[in-house]
Amino acid sequence: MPNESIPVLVPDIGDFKNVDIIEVLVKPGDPVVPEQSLITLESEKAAMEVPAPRGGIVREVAVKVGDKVSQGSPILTLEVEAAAPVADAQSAPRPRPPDAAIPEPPRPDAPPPAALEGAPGPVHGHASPSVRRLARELGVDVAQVAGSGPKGRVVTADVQAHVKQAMAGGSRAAGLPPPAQVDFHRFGPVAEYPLPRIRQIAGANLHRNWVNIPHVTQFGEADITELEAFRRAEGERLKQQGGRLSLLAFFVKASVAALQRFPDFNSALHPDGTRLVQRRYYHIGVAVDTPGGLVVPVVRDAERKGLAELSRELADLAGQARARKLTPEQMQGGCFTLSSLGGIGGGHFTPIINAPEAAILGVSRAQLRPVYRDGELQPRRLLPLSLAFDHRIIDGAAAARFVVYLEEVLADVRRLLL
Ligand code: CAO
Repeated sequence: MPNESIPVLVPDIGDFKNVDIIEVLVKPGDPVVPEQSLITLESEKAAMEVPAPRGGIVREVAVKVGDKVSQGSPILTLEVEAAAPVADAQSAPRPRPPDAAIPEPPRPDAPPPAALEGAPGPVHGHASPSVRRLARELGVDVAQVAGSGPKGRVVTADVQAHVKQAMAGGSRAAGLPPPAQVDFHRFGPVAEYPLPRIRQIAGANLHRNWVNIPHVTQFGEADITELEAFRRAEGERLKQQGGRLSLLAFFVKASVAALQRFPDFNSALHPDGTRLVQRRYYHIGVAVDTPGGLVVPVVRDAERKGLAELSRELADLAGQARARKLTPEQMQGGCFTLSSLGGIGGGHFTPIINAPEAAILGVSRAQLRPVYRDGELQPRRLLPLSLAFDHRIIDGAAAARFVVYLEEVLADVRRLLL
């Protein structure tokens, strides 16, 4: 069938003249279906869309965002089939175009051509109809979206960014009021920096875990006086051979022993909520502080490794993490995570569980303190422990037992041999 080109003009828009074009929704080469929105106009009072009178291919677009138009102004040229009847907006066939990425589907609630949305009242949410429709389809309340367009208008990119932020976990929890949007410039000078990618990803995971898991944190304190004496002595010996013995390696070993004794801590809640998946392997994640943000490499099969080997591997993993050399595989498969802030200081803290793990052990800086022992005050090195656990999997009593066991093992590392 032969094709012909027809001009598409601004239809009757009532008394409005010199109206701003705020969106051009098609470009040359785009296939369009009847009633598909071509441009959006915005007057002082309302926004409206101009739909395609017929289906076809857009050839030339005569307007751009910011142009002012009135009734009769040319918008674009449409190539249509010559014999095709003039489309009835409600009943014309609406073939799905071959390029699925382009046109939006015709909407059953489409206003008649040139109908003013919201007129004569104020513009709702200050967004064009197409943007409001997109927001509706995505379940976004357009009133909650910060607009970056002229006069604070919400544009498509704002809705997309809002959804992206929600997907990344940055949105508010259901039912809670939105976080306050503060214009910091009002109070003084500010600077803005992009958030490193690792921090963005870690932040989304932390938020998801914090919201989804009922956390409880059990605190404890291990007397590591003997452990430190042993580590210093053995560490010196290993140093002669180019090795080392880190405190962290002891924490990994003690954690494995506790997981073996209390297997629920090595479990994951099945997504259907009716079963526990108990791991029979012992891969321990270790939180590493890097300039780009927190990462958690995993030591595999920690139960099979000795303290010297673990010390070496932990140092390697931390080095790779800081050099951004870790592969995704090296950060997967963990059973339990250790978060050590001992090199920095500070007291007990409440770490966030790294799902789908059941618990995480926070270790803080050991301090020499006077302890009443054997009838007298003695200087002892006390290590703060903070065990955060998923209360759906673990009861408080079990967590207390786990921490007490850790305290016993760390107080006398010979127990690791039992
Ligand atoms: N008590 C007292 N001293 C401690 C200690 C503790 N609990 N832990 C470490 N130290 C000492 C170490 O023994 C070391 O001294 P020596 O060289 O004399 O042995 C010194 O502090 C430096 O420790 P470090 O922290 O640099 O090294 P590490 O092996 O103990 O830890 C790592 C490695 C990767 C865990 C650490 O560098 C790190 O990144 N920690 C931060 C983790 C984090 O950000 N957690 C928070 C996440 S939110 O839950």
